[in-house]
Amino acid sequence: LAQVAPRAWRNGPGLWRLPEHGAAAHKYLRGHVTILAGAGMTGAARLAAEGARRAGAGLVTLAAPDRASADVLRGGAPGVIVTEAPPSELLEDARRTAWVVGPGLPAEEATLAALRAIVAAGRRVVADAGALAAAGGSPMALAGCAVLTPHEGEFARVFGPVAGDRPGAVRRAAALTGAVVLLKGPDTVIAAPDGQVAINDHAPPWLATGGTGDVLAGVIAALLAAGMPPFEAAAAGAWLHGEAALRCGPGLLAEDLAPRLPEAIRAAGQARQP
Ligand code: NPW
Ligand code: AMP
Ligand code: MG
Repeated sequence: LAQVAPRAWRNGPGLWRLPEHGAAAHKYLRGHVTILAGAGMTGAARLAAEGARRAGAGLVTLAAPDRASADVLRGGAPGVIVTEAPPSELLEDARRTAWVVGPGLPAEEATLAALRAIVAAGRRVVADAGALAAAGGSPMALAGCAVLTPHEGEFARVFGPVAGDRPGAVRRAAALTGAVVLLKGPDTVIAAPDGQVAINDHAPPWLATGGTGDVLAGVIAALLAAGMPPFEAAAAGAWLHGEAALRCGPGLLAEDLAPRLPEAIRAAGQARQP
């Protein structure tokens, strides 16, 4: 790592502490994640929801952007709340502290308007997929988000191509937007606006299959909802996601990941038995 960037940490459980919930926990204390996702691509929304639930969110709401998507989502997991209420209404509930915006959403002004409203309300947002695409070449449209989770194509569209020095490019993107930026890939780079960088190579190549990024966005949001700071939440999310994937083995499907997260959390070696 010394040769890729100075002060780049190798990601692992020594870098962060997962949230702990004692005997007095209740679902609102564990955190409520609201996911604005899946206009037509309802699979992306469901994958993000399962990532958030298995990473410990007390409640997960899927905010469907249209009636047809809501109808499909209501046929999914019974533990997920599905609503057609717009973000402006959902933001009236102050306990909706962490949001995911983007998986399966179109790159259009409505996506960006929703993102702006959620950020303006002071909530912690993981911006992924359609939210990044909606920003186009205007990185400041993403200012105020807690964590951005681009793959290399999404990163290039917002910040310009990554030319060789991935940690350097991600660090600059974080400093510019004030958000933690997580650039996905075999060596996922996580950078904070203050210059901290972690590199996650704890991830197998069989993660390169449709929908795994949607799960990651949900995992990070759950950790934010439980009160983890954004850099730690992004780093821990990447590690848990990779650990769950390693436990799946080759042939992994995106929907296999969330069920392995409880084992991955135990493997981090931080969970106390009640
Ligand atoms: P190339 O090949 O380099 O020229 P998009 P997306 C480029 C949803 N999903 N990894 C590459 O260009 C997501 O949530 C829904 C990937 C390519 O043309 C999104 O909302 C699912 N691409 C939406 O689909 C499950 C890379 O970028 C372009 C790259 C589209 O997501 C699947 C792709 O970017 C999926 O998650 C890299 N490392 N590097 C569902 N079940 O509903 C460069 N590229 O067009 O934003 O598409 O990532 O497929
Ligand atoms: P997305 O492109 O949004 O679906 O996200 C893909 C997920 O798979 C991210 O978590 C990537 O870091 C991960 N991933 C993609 N390719 C690889 C690879 N070759 N090795 C390890 N992880 C990968
Ligand atoms: Mg994606």
